[in-house]
Amino acid sequence: GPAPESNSEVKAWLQARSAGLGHYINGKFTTAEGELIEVSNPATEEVIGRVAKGNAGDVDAAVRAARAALPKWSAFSGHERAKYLYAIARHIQKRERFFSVLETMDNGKTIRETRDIDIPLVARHFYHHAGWAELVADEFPNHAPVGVCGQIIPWNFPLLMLAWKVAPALAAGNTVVIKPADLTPMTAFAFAELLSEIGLPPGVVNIVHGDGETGAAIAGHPDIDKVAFTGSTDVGRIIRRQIAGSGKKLSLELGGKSPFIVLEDADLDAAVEGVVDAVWFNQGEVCCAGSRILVQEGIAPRFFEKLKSRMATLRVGDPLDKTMDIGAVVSQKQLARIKGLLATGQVEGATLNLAPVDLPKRGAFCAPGFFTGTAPAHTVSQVEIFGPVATSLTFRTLDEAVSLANDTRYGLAASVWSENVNRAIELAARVKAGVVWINATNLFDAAAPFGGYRESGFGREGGRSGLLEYLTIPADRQGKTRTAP
Ligand code: TXE
Repeated sequence: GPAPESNSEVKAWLQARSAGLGHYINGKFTTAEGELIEVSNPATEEVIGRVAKGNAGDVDAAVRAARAALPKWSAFSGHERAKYLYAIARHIQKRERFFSVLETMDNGKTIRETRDIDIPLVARHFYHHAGWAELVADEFPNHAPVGVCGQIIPWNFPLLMLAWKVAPALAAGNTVVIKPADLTPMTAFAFAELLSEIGLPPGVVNIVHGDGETGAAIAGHPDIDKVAFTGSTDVGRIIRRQIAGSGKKLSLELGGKSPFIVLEDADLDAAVEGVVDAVWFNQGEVCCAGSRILVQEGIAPRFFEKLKSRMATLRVGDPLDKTMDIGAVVSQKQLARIKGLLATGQVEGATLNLAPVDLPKRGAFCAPGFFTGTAPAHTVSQVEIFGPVATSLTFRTLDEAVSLANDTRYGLAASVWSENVNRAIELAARVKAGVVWINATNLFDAAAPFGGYRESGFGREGGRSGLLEYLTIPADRQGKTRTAP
């Protein structure tokens, strides 16, 4: 795991940039001036930096740079583009410890997760899409890149969400203007430094920092051809309205309230470990968290007892300590939002079972937990909590499990736990979700498309379908077929 020297390297890196982080436009860093946004470590509440807030002028400069870089980048051979993507992947791997520590300090998530999950998946994503860059011209001979892509990402997996957006866009020959979340801009800034180190041509990737206003300026810019957004359902709706009729291509990856279905023939210990991954991983700040536990009635009391004992062993605290299971949530504001929903659940009559942990005195820490005694119509059964607390319901028959599972405005993910694989597969097919895991949860791979139904959004990220989101069939080629040589 990351050695303490990585921590001091990151502290020195932050110190050297404490005057403020600027944007990365046309291969150059702007000086951070004008309005700066403070960035803090939610586990210590220390300010770790300041970041520029992009205005319409910054966005316009970035879009112009991306437009200017497009002809050359899209005309590169697939192999030339692949070389850059491989170089990015290799450099991320070389600096894995640095990126893991920086991500942990910025977001509050544990070093175990950034080290074992976030940063390795970032490298994997660039490797995978380097492969696509090599193949795209042969695989999709009638397609062309969409053009200049405006990408807006959230704070829960800062660098991984950047990778999900940037890698396929570049592989397909597009150029990019991307905005990290203002709560977590650090690894994106370090990523820009890496791009400049490997010599990515200027303008291919532009990073503009800022908040929702900056995001709106990107989505609304007339010279953007495609908007890709991951974040809240409310903002997804705003963007959809904002660009309606503009002809821009759009993909949205929004919220979820994913069912975690435990049948009476499930291996209960495995299912309990599943909840640990589904609900308490990343402090529950996961769009596809299995945050609605549905348990078959006969085993429910035994399952909840087991879950309670396992929950009591979870360690919550300093995210840089590699023995910790759960770190800090991203901000005090997010913590307040979570606590508000927990209070609502109790007012509506549900029982909140919280882990008996001592939380650190400072920092945005939240004890893991789950509700029992919830009804389908309760607020906490319907609304995304985006914290380490699940809700639960019981069912008798499989039909009832299906109807509860689909009783949601979302449709991002689901998991089914059963030792009878036929039954599990049959049930999985009846659940309306972009991904259904069987006896597993929260598994991701760059080759597997990810995305939702209904209010979880549309469009896919990853694999072949994800790549197609960044390609288009030009008007003069529509209806014609050119086949690969
Ligand atoms: O999200 P926002 P917030 C959910 C989760 C969480 C809630 C609120 O339930 O509790 O959303 O989080 C940018 N035009 N998810 O308020 O605001 C913003 O700057 C363009 C689930 O932090 O959606 C940031 O870069 N962009 C989700 C990004 O949108 C705008 C992950 C996401 O922030 C904008 C995050 C606008 N008008 C939150 N307003 C998931 N699906 O993983 C804001 N932004």
